[in-house]
Amino acid sequence: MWMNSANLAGMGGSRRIEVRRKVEFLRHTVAVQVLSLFRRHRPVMVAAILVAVLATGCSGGTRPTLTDERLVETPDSAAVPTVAGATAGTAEESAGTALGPGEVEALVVEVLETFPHDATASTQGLELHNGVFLESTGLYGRSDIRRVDPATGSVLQSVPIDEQFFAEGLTRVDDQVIQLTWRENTAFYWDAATLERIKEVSYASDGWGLCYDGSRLIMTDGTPQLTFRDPMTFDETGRIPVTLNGQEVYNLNELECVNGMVWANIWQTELIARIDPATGVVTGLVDAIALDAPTEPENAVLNGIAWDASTQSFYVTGKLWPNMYRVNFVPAPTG
Ligand SMILES: [Ca+2]
Repeated sequence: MWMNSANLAGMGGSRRIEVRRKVEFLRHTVAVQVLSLFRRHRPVMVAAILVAVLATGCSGGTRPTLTDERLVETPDSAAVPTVAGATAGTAEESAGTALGPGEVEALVVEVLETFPHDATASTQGLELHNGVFLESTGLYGRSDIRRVDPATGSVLQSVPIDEQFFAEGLTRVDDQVIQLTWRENTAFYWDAATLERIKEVSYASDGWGLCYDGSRLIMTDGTPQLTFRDPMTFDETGRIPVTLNGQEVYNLNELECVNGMVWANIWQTELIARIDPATGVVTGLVDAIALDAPTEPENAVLNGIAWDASTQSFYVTGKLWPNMYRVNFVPAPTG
């Protein structure tokens, strides 16, 4: 999810300035606080710090979120939390000891391999299927769905999306791929092998991230909700709020369903949350700051996570990142 010059091209000058100002506000009041605090204190205080920052972001009673071309002030009645209940996990816990109530496991990335990634691709969705990436790229006039060789980063096939659509997350269900759009309330169904478009369906919310747990679609829309959907009809079948130490977590972006858990990039941060979809509770946080993320352009943020069952490891990249990393998520060092 990103508001950039391409998105703003159709807006008037004053409108453009207003949106830019609000985007700057968002960036400096939430994401930067998360990152700066995270860098200073990680990894031991990871969960406590994030909880504190999330609470700070809504302590004024509202939280700015990008849900359409305007920034909507979303009422947030959540109380300012204490951080006492959030503790970082230890290596021993990760080795097998069950986490206690309110405990969040602190994880970091262990880079196993580095591969090229198309640095012009604004990655919005990523999944591995039969040894090939299925990738969705965003931005108006530049969106596509593509098949990519993981070893070389070469684009094997690309199907452009009509310029009025901003493509978002995707996931595969059997022999089909389902791709969201950001504000266009439309999901496309594609043939996974040929990338021929099969059908499109409508939904009411933004579209951010999407994954498939083997029986249902799980979707994010910029709010703290996980929405469950029927994979064939796309009808909503349920929803649950995502919480960290009792506080709602916004900006859950690209997703990956793995062994009953949902992994979610948190937009504009270098964090990946592990969510239990049965409860909505964040049970782990990955600090991916160790990855060599580009510093320019500003919207080159972490986004794109795919599980490789054959190696039991993850692929991770970002929007406009020149690299793709195969990684393990391992317990953060303590102390
Ligand atoms: Ca994914």
